[in-house]
Amino acid sequence: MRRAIALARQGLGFVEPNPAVGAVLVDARRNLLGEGWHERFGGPHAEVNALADFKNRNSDAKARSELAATATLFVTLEPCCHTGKTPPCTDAVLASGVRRVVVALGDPSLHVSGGGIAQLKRAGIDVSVGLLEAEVRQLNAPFLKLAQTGLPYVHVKWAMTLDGNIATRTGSSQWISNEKSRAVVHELRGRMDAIIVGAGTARADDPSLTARSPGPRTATRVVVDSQAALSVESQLVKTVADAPVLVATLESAPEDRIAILQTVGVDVVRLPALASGNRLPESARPDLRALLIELGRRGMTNVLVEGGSDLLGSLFDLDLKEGQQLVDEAHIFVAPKFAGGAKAVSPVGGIGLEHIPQLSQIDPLQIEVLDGDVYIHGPVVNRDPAGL
Ligand code: AOF
Ligand code: ZN
Repeated sequence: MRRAIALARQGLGFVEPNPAVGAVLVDARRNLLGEGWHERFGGPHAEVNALADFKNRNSDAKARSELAATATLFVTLEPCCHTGKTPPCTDAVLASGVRRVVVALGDPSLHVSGGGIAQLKRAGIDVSVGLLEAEVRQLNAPFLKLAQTGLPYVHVKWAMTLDGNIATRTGSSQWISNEKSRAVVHELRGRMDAIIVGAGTARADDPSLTARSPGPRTATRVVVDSQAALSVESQLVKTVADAPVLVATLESAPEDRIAILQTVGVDVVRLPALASGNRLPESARPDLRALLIELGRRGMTNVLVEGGSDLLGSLFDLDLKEGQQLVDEAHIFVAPKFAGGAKAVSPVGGIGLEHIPQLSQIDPLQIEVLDGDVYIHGPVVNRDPAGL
């Protein structure tokens, strides 16, 4: 199963919104008979690729069926029992003559959810479920979140000084982190479906938010922009042919601004304002949950919120208020420098929390040193919203 997980990992970035899945076929002595993984969205599934590899290695049909009868198929996800872009894997498994299947994790998708395992068992296959399930859950956390909640898996990222500032008091921020840290960010961008920034950041930094080294995916650049004020002269708009730009604005945004953006090829989505009585200082802000629902509806699996401070503050505030987690993973780059200044900008604005027991945290924590910058990352776990 460890081998199957390692194979599955190679599909990350290429398969979404599908899960990353690996499969390994072994004989009774655990010798390898065939292996494969789901390599790209729309392509054959892991089991089908592993069985094809088995066939390639054993051209004689009779020898193959003898081997299959005592073989075990290890697969990281419950084999599907539906016809999607490809035929059901359960049929391929049954046709292969394999009699024993070990599954790490059930597929929660509506079109499977236990049906694949049930079908195999009905056909007399010995099926066991749960081996290394936690590892597979972690590997497929974005797929699972989207399948179970309709929301994309949300990464947050910022670079800050040792004294916790993302810009100096004059707003200067290029660059806090070093070249190596920034290369990691570009890698991250290359496996995202969306990169989200606030209108203030789009105006102040005029970023292009493209991945320097093209990765497996091209992220849509999303600007949360209540007045649809994004300039047509911005780098984002100028590069719209390289990667899509989506402006997430308010239903009340000026029609002429929306029309101008649409004319130059920007996609615009109108969102309700956060309900009044919310914890935010200003009420006229697009509802970020509504934005995430819309991105999930578009099949976006991983999104990266890059700031600024107001947007990240709204997101973390919502996390606590709703009790349901919106922030899933954090990527923080700490440069060994000091900016100082009461007016310097901290990474997460908003209202913030009152009591220490309420604080969300990264767990498990990963730390890497990148040419002197410290890269802190990992899943964000919410604490009890009720606090104390
Ligand atoms: C498997 N093995 O390797 C994967 C599975 O449109 P399709 O045909 O590609 O089907 C996609 C669905 O199949 C996806 O939503 C998930 O439920 C399942 N993925 N299943 O047996 C695989 N990738
Ligand atoms: Zn399948």
